[in-house]
Amino acid sequence: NSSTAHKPRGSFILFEGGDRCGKTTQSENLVKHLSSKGVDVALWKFPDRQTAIGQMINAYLQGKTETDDAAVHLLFSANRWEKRESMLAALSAGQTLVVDRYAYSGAAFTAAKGIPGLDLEWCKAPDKGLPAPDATIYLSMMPEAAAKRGGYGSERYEKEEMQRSVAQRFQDLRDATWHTLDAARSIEAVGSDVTRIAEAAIEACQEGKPLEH
Ligand code: T5A
Ligand code: NA
Repeated sequence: NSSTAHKPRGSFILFEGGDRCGKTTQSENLVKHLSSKGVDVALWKFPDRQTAIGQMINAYLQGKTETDDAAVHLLFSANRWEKRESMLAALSAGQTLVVDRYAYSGAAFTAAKGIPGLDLEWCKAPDKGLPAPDATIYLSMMPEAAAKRGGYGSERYEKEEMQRSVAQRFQDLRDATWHTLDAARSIEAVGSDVTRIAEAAIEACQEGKPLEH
């Protein structure tokens, strides 16, 4: 390879799962691990509560505002679209992105509400065309067990019944990028599986795997 060879793109590694399954813990540990190995990596999180749209989502999740279910679904999607260009720029500059929730959460949580008209296909539609993950790490856990991790907080969807419905919707969303891990194990045991999946995804990108949309 000459010095003019194109730098391989970064990998898009996504964590999904129900509330309290350990996404934040695992995504932060993965970023630390990859950084220590010299990988150019950044941690992203959705919803991104910093943007104007994200602040509307935050108020809704905290129960400070009531928003129509379809409208709030579109806000969650818009919050991903508004980050699309910077996401593509980072990936093509060779940066690996570890992402804490994305479009699968968007579809699973709204569809879980069981509102007539807002079925899974309707819920998936607004995210069509967004960059797709290279690997989706689904942290699988019984909602009852997740609730015992310090209990759910006070945000809108942190209730066992809702979480059971979300888990079912996630099963309907599984695709070729999907890796299901038993998240009820120790942080270290889950972490070693996460590292293996992430390193394989990064290697595939270095070998020229194209980014899907
Ligand atoms: N949402 C999101 C939508 O409705 N539509 C969308 O489009 C999107 C993107 C906010 C909400 O928004 C919804 C989904 C959510 O309801 P959020 O801000 O990401 O989403 O909030 P949560 O994901 O719910 O964050 P949590 O903090 O609840 O869960 P995490 O990140 O999964 O869990 P984590 O790592 O913080 O761990 C929870 C606790 O368990 C411990 C940790 O130390 C921590 O105390 N823990 C473990 N304990 C024992 N063993 C292990 N293996 C452990 N791993 C972690
Ligand atoms: Na979290």
